[in-house]
Amino acid sequence: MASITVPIPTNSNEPILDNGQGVIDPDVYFQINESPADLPEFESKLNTFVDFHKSKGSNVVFITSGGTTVPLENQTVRFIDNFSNGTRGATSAEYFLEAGYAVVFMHRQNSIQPYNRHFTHSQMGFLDYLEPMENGSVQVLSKYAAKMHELLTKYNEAKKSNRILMLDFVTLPEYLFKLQSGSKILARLERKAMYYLAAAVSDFFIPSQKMAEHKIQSRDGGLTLTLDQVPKFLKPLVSNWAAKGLIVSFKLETDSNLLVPKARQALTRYGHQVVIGNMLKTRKQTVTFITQHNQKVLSLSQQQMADGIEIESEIIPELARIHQNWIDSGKTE
Ligand code: PAZ
Repeated sequence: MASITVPIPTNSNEPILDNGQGVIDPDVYFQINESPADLPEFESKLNTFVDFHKSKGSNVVFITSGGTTVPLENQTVRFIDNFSNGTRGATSAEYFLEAGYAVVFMHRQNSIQPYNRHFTHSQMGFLDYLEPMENGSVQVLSKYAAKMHELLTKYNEAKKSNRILMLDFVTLPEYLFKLQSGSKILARLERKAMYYLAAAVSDFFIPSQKMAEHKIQSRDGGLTLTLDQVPKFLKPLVSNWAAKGLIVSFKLETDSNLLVPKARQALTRYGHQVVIGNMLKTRKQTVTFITQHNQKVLSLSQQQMADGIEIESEIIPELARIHQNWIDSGKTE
């Protein structure tokens, strides 16, 4: 069976600047890719939110959550996705709000969202929580009412006090443009900003100049993909875009031997403050905090898991403590 190779160069004469190892520079990435159409609206909402919280002296966390898609065609029919559904980000947002933070929740569209997560993405559909009344109205089934009341109250309170801003992305380019722009806007808060980078961001992509314009046809048989490496955006984020904030990145692995070395390598390479290491299979139970001078495991017992305790209830107080040190002294410990 014949196989075709994608990307199909559409403007093959255009040079793509790289660092000699086939990885383009982050600045070049932004020059040769088109910014998302809704970037001005994203920036306007975020500027207003940041101005409001700067005047109040709030601590603000910029959470990224969920997975990015990697389009295979410019007029996209197919794309590569990953496993992340945004549980980490959405759960963390609730604990950050509880800890007094204002939250920018930059999430993959239709991924799990704070508070709503308790009633979505499960076996039960929205209508399964409700019952129709004879007078024509609808009410929540009594067994869910107390929990829904409690969460709805917290959710409304966060919205009423303007402490949560929901912003979204779908594709890798959307994510990268919004990460750059968003972190520069939050930089006005200096040390009071925390960047909590929990999104599962693709390491590979097809630059739009190399991408097929139209739907890839199946008539030629199998499909072979060649993907470029995504530039390392943590580097400019740490050294330029968000230089004064507390930056927390996540490292996901499936081979436990790699977790701590790779997390420490990221910390050394980019020079930020915290890497949280987690394994795919145990990410809801155990995480490892790596800072410049320390390493600490946070873990839940089987009993705590059975009782519905969430690991984020331990992660966020630990980060809030580190962040306070950072605000007070410019050091994490
Ligand atoms: O979204 P989720 O709750 O299913 O998963 C969270 C996670 C594993 C994506 C996150 O904790 C994480 O490790 N993010 C960074 C992944 C990485 O690029 O290494």
